[in-house]
Amino acid sequence: AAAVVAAVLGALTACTAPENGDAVTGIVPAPTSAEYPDAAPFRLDASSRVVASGAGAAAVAELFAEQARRATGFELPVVDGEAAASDLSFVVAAGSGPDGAEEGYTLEAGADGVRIAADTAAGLFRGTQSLRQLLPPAIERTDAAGGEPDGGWTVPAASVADAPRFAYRGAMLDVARHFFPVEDVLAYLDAMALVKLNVLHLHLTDDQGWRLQIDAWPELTGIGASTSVGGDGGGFYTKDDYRRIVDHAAERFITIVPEVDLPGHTNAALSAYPELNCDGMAPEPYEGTEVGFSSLCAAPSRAEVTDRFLADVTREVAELTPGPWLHLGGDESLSTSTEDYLDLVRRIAAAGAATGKTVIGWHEMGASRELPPGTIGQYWSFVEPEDDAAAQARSFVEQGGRVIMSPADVAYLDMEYVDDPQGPLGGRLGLDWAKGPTSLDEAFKWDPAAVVPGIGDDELLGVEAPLWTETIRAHSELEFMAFPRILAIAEVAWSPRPAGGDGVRGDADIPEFFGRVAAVGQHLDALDVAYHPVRGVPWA
Ligand code: TNX
Repeated sequence: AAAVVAAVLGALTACTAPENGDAVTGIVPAPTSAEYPDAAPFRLDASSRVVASGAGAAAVAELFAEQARRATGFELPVVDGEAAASDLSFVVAAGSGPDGAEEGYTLEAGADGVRIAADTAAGLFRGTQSLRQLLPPAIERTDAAGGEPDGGWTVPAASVADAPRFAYRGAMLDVARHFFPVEDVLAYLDAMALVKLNVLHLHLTDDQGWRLQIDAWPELTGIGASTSVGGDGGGFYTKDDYRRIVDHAAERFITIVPEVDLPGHTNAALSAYPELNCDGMAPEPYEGTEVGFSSLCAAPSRAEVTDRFLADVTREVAELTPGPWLHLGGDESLSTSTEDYLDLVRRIAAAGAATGKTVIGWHEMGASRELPPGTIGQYWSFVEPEDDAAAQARSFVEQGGRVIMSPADVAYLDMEYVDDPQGPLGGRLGLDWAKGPTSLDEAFKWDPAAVVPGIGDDELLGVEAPLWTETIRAHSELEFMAFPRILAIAEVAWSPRPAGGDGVRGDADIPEFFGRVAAVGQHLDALDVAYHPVRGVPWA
């Protein structure tokens, strides 16, 4: 299989660079193997049906058909039985994906039909996202008024066998610095699904706002949710709002990871409850962008109230979380003494583990040697590790856990673009502290297993692209910062490392990748995603 992969990737990279307007067949993230034989395409027409078989296949088929019906105007019934040449066949059956890989699938397309097969419904869903990219971009339309695209609703003859490199392929949205309503989060989930990301980490609390209803501590979303950065107004999710997000994600086989950032980044909570403060005085709500000034209180006189707060919050958040993970922060607690930090982290992580969830923490939490076994670390230093970051990341592995890679100089979607453009609402967006602006090339040319010595594929849970929102106030601005760089991160997280060279993506891999980015760009156009048309990509 490795030889086939090498041959296919070799052939792909040998392609000449696509130019503006060239039709590119291709999928982001690049599949493990994909061949496009010179043969007749598949044609979706008014007689086409989606034939679904196996556990969970009908729901995946229905989600695909719903969108395809809107765009084509075809009836596209979801049925079971025998597939005809004009049908799509969606199969979930043990042993039908490549090597039984979790989330793997095979896709065959040609004049005699399209067949996607997978071991799991999740794998089948990932396969439908490849199919979506192989169809004309008009498949993203919300109504059929535009008629048939030139050439019809065709899928090129294709033979794809695919499975992800990493199990955890995430994006993070900071809804604390600025609040984003449910609809914005649902739209972000839809766009994530297109590139096979499977985790949305929601940064729900910070100094500037607490964004999730907690019944036992109602002022968290009273006083605590009234502000945001720059006086742009507050907001929070009720439990029903939050369930809508979780459900929409689950339909797309995306897991929501809630983050409550502790013990620093807690001014919103401290402003809502004086008793959480060592001096018993509630600070004012905060609308600036400094970090590292707030902390829960480690003093014995506050032990009862603080532990009750930790138990209530982790319990209520866990109850809303069908997924296995609870992110409890731990970053930048710069006003907490080392002794207090270690004491608080032990209590915070224990409260999280008591809910039955696996705790995730930013890499600083690795300073603690008393983490619950299996705690996951999220690395956010640079591709060249600074200070104690590498040792702190390895500490999670030493305590039985694994690591999520989010190097800030390549994976942070809130860093400025290199050409420093105006965002959709006119302002300059983003920060530059992580080694300056970040280009699409830089987001692509790194390998997660080459960042921290001793943390290779086996020690990695996966990769995540965080989007912090100090400078970002609107949904179009989120999209502008995330797209197209999130495509690079999705490729790093899903696709095999390049077979040639030292296994790290390099300049030679850029033209082929940019060609596929342009192809996905046409789908983003049809979806009205406000991406930044980065120079160098042969946009249509
Ligand atoms: C660092 S990354 C932070 C956040 C900021 C971000 C801005 C991390 C764990 N903490 O509090 O929003 O930089 O890029």
